[in-house]
Amino acid sequence: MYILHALPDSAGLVVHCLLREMGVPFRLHLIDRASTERDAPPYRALHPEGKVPVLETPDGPIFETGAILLWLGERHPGFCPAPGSPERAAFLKWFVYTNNAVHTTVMELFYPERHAGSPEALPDFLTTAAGRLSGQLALLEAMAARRPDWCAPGRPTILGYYLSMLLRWILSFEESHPANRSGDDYPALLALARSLETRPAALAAAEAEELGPTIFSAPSY
Ligand SMILES: N[C@@H](CCC(=O)N[C@@H](CS)C(=O)NCC(=O)O)C(=O)O
Repeated sequence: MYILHALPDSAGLVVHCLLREMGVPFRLHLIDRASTERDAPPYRALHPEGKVPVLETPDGPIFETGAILLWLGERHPGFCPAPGSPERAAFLKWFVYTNNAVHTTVMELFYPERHAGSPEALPDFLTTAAGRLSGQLALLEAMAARRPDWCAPGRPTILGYYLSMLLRWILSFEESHPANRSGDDYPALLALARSLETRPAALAAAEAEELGPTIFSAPSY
């Protein structure tokens, strides 16, 4: 039995969807954002920075979204190319790009005050990060348009769900935000997101986290 520790509507969502897709027994521990639970020693023993997601496994607790997903992907075949397979290299480079570059940029855009250095530096920081996001999305869109098996519409892969969750976050920026984007500008990513959000696993995850319908392609807050 796995235990997934997450905040509602956080990076735990991609792990949550995949656990349901994999059909493995797990318990979802949704943490109240306002609680101090993540600062307390029992949680810090799972994640030294008190962040989410954390997946408790028979091999011990794992933190970092990318590490959790790759570990699950190896443990439960069918959700990404297996190690040693010819497709593994291409999958891996786009997975790590998504995790390392794009996820990081989106987090900087969500919490610019943590990264800009000073309030005066905020506007320039946001403009630069939003520009970087545009370039990264263009690369991801071109990759998704080629529809590789490990990131094709209707296929519940770890990268497909990861990109769909990031699209959710990006589409949630308000119109006045420099990173506000329309899904229509990214037809391949949008098609991927639409194909996954109607799957029973995604619908069940959305219900458990109270996220509403069309969680990836048209998020409502
Ligand atoms: N690189 C980490 C990022 C973890 C992260 O920042 N998680 C956010 C939620 S999406 C969090 O825990 N925020 C609460 C906080 O920073 O206190 C990962 O991918 O797991």
